[in-house]
Amino acid sequence: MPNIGMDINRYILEEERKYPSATGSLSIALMAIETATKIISSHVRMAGLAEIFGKAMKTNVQGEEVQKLDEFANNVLVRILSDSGQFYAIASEELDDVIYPEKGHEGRYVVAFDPLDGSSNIEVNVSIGTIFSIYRKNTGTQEDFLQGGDKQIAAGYVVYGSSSVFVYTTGTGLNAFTLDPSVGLFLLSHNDMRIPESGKIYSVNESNSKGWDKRIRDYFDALKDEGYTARFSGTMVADVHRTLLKGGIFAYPADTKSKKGKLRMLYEVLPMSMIVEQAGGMATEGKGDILQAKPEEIHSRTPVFLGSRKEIVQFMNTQFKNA
Ligand code: AFP
Repeated sequence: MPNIGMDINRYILEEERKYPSATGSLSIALMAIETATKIISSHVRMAGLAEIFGKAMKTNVQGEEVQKLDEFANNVLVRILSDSGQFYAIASEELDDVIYPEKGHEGRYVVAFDPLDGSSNIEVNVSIGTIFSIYRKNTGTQEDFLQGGDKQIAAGYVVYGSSSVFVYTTGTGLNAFTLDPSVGLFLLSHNDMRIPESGKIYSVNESNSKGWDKRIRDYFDALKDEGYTARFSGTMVADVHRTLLKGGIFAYPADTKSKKGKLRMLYEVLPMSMIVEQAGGMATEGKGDILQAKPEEIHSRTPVFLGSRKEIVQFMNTQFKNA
């Protein structure tokens, strides 16, 4: 069992060594993501200042135009992941089209990310995050991003909260690494994370409840009767991170305004669902395992309900009742 406190790079390399046929490409890919998120993390810590000085002066101390943090995060990820040479194609929630990096011709993987999830929380100092998902390059076309959640080679997120935590899986369990900012290293802090079988928190934007299907409204009303409490930050990364640690349910249902829900399948829902399932939890769009579903196009949306086994099984049972 790896030691708590192990540096993420050593952890990635030790995992690679378990597979004698591994080429090292996935390790380099993961390390590139880790580097990019460390740079984003350090800028997130400066965001309050950049906001104040940026507004006052419009330029930073180097005389450059102050970039919005979400644009900055996107640019850092695109640049570093393109330069890594491991990715044949890159899709970002911030970009309309897929990018095919010049250095990625030999790349064995494609990567999709949400560079800064919860961007409306930046100016109010609430946790934000980055989400990523890696698939094998297959056809060399956009179809590679539409293979379906169960074809993900790796998925992870970084939450920029009271500390920055890098959580990822390659399909053999889930581990979390907390950034020690004094040395700039992500260190193993949660080995083989397991979501509690059940929790007492539900996380959903209840202001949309008038537009939900009645069965969904009834389900959340029943949780209240059972003594559950509510938490919803507006940053999926933070809400799912808490759900992993404390148990319960996170949901973004469809409503009469957003018929397919709000969250993006490729950049948010499928990676977070793989992560939760790797920790022993469950994820569904209402009927079955969401990892069996495929996005129709790179920016497709889907409803999602994920979390502890007990809550998700209970939820699915109530949806089928009298359906
Ligand atoms: P932003 O990144 O545009 O702030 O959206 C965040 C998000 O995609 C997800 O992280 C939240 O769970 C969800 O939207 C919150 O959306 P509402 O506040 O509209 O319910």
